[in-house]
Amino acid sequence: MQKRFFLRTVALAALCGASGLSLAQDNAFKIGLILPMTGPFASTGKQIEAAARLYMAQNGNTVAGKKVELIVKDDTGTPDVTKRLAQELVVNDKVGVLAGFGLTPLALATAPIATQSKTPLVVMAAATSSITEASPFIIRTSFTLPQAAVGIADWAPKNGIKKVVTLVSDYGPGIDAEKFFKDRFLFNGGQVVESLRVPLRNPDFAPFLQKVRDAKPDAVFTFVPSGAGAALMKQFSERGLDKAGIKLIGTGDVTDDDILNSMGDVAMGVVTSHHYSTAHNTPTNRKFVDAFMKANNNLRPNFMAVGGYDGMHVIYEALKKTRGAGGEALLNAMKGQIFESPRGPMFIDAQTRDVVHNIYIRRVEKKDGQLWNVEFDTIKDVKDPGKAR
Ligand code: VNL
Repeated sequence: MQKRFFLRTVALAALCGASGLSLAQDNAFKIGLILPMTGPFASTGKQIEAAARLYMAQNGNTVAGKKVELIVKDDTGTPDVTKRLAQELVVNDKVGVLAGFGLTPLALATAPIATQSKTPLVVMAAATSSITEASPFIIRTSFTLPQAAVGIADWAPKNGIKKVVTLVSDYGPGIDAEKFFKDRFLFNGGQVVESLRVPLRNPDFAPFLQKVRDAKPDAVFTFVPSGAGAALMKQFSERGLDKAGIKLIGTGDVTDDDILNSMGDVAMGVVTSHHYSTAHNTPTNRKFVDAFMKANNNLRPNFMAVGGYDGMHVIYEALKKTRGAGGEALLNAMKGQIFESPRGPMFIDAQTRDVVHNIYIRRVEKKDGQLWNVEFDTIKDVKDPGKAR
């Protein structure tokens, strides 16, 4: 009698233990955040991870009764690694969302995994137009290079810049920037006298900048990925291009807020077009910037951080709508979201799954001894021009 009672108690405890465990698993929602945390693009990983953690700290880690768990993986910026990590996260960790993707090749390598496993994939950084077409499970909260490039192509010819050399990183986003800048600039009566492409890995800008100098344009239009702008700016001044009266214009990646302050006075007056500046003057952004800097030892959030922060918002809101369900239902709940981001008004186009937002024209100015991208003009609600093909 005693023994039977004991056994029953043990069995019951085991059962409770097991169901307790499965309850915990059912109640977890895992987000696999794959980022370059080391290597040349580590600043992008650092910014996005910090922003995702800030979002969770501000909004709690329970959504629709589920405990949100962030699993951060370092892909070092290598596409094979990103793909393998995504596979492991889906199969072993059973993540409900894949997120991050610091560079275009990393997002493209992983797209088939999202499609096969029906896992929503939130692109928080990569910005080549075609990425969203690589899988119907991709949603983007970063931006696209065609969106960013047409703004400056409209501004430049109205401001004395008629003859331009383009200088871009030789891969997806650079080629998008080159094409969409050029098409719009020619349409506006400008002239592109030379188009130069620099290798993505270990770029040496010096010989390319010498070519720019020899061509004597009014300006060089540039796209380089986040993190590379300081090296380009340094070479630009060392080669004396500024003294030769050649202006530098580009998408805002080159005057990335993460490194802008380290560029020195050569960056002053540089005009770029982009969707986000740390200096964006709204209460929502000031609150975001203050909280981010406080939590990260005074690091400024850049456009990568805002892509990560808004990506988390899209995931949280979708989870609320599906009451915690994942897969295709979650994907559908991400489509069409509209909200106020630190960047300004933001919309996820349900048809293209891509971001629609304002593009701002900004000039680097010094205020209180620091350099900022100060916005002075706004192009409202810009859809990706790359989708209008
Ligand atoms: C990409 C586009 C990467 C813009 C970037 O920085 C950037 C990309 C790392 O699509 O690879 O600023």
